[in-house]
Amino acid sequence: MGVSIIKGDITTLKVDAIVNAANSSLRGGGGVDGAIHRKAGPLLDQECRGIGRCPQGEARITKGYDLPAKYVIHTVGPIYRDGKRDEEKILKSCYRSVLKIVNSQGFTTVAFPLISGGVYGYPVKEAISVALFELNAACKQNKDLELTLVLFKEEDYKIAEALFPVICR
Ligand code: AR6
Repeated sequence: MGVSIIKGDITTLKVDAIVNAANSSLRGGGGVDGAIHRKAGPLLDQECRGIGRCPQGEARITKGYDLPAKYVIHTVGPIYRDGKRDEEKILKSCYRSVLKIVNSQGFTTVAFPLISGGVYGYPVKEAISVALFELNAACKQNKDLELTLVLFKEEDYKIAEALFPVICR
């Protein structure tokens, strides 16, 4: 129970849901979004088309199709500019919107990528701090949750490893 961090590829995880760092069109892109769409297969894109757009800070759920995960929860992170355009507020809102869906669906095992920590340019250390803080807070509220932050890059994992004991107590 609680929060854990791992280094790896989120598309390999057999959990109730994986989170996708999507764009607001929900039509697939690069990074983790591209990897999730490729592995899930074309039915994911079809379901996403039916949903339409998702504003920044919000989240939408779809099935996982050919992924080992049962569901995908898509959220749209902020594009980082200068830190003065509500980036942190929007990033926190992404985690909270996803966790609202997680709790309403009764999911327990959920894996998160580092939302906005790639193409969207959020400073990695700050993005990891927000992620760990929000995941830890959710686990304190609901003791059944097993939330994993998945870091794809070795250097990002090392930063998360250093922050973990400070934030997740
Ligand atoms: N498993 C886990 N993490 C991954 C994987 C993977 N297979 N692949 C990449 N990452 P990004 P964003 C990490 O760019 O910054 C897309 O085009 C990556 O190292 O995927 O929120 C969307 O369509 C980084 O730490 O998402 C949007 O247009 C983290 O995932 C835009 O990118 C997030 O990087 C969203 O940008």
